[in-house]
Amino acid sequence: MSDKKIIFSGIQPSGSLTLGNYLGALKNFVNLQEEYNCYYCVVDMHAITVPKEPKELRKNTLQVLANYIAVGLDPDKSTLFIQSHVPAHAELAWILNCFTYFGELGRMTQFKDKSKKNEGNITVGLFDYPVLMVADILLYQADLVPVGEDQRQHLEITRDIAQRFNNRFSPTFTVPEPYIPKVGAKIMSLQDPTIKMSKSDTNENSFILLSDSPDDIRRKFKRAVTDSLGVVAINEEQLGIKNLLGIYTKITGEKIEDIVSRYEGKGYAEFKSDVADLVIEELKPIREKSEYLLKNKDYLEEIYAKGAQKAENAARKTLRKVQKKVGFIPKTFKIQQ
Ligand code: ATP
Ligand code: LTN
Repeated sequence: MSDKKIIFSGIQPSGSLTLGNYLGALKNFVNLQEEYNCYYCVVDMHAITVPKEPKELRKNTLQVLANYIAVGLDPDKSTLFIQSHVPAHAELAWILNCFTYFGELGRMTQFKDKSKKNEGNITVGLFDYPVLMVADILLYQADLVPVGEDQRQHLEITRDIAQRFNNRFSPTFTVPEPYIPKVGAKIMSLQDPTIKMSKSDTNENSFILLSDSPDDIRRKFKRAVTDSLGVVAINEEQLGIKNLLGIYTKITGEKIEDIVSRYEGKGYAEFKSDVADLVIEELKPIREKSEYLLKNKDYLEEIYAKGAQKAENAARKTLRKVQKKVGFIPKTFKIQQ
């Protein structure tokens, strides 16, 4: 057995991935895969918490898997799999539901935001979503969970539930830590820099998709909302520019001060066009490799089948322990098919 620490993270196949998903989460997944034993999941069960066309879900699920591989995740190093292929996620979620309070789920800001967007169609699944996420993480005894800033609250509830269960019975779950990057943890909408860039935004100009063409990217950055000051600087009054600087530094690794001084006396047009070029260069190989992989469905199937088997083995161990602790009678027989 490897003594490497364990990482778990997931991305919803709720649409094509954005530059926010990439800079806030995916890029870190790759950086961590050498040092840790990583499980990266396409969380399709989370994606049906809001209305979703089955055909779209199938397409997006394979697309996220292709994106995982295209950004540099190596299926021989990291376990890449699809959530619904490992039934232990749903089974543990049910048990943990019985250790979660109604009030604590009601305080989740993502639930409040998403229920505003889906008024009249707020399902129990949407409300219960964080418990499924808790189950995802605890099943693999994850030490670390790389996510963007918007998931911090969900990591806190994960820790609370793990501790509650451990205290009620005996140490069962590793209590995980969030791994949130200092830069790029919250890429903002290009149309409204006070809200996060989101693939479910209705305004297409607000996000950059990993699948966008160079022309789309250039056009969207050209239209990005800034301000009338006309000076590239970092402060809380120029949120649009601050966001673009964040993207710039996350891609190049340069210090913000150095970038700011390079644009002294220059207008926004040149700055925006340079940010667009950087993003185009960064995303080009990812888009091309994803397109290639999506044409090779057999290869993708091989990866997700192998991944699910590895994940299943790890998840079953935790689930058995949990079932025993809560008092379920161990299953010593096999059901005849
Ligand atoms: P939606 O926008 O449809 O609600 P989402 O993009 O927030 O979905 P996921 O696809 O599950 O949800 O997010 C995957 C990962 O990307 C998470 O770790 C999340 O924190 C991160 N992430 C999402 N949006 C951003 C963003 N704008 N900036 C940085 N990280 C982000
Ligand atoms: N809730 C997350 C997606 C997600 C996740 C997880 C992230 C589901 N399960 C487990 C990390 C670990 C989101 O909306 N971004």
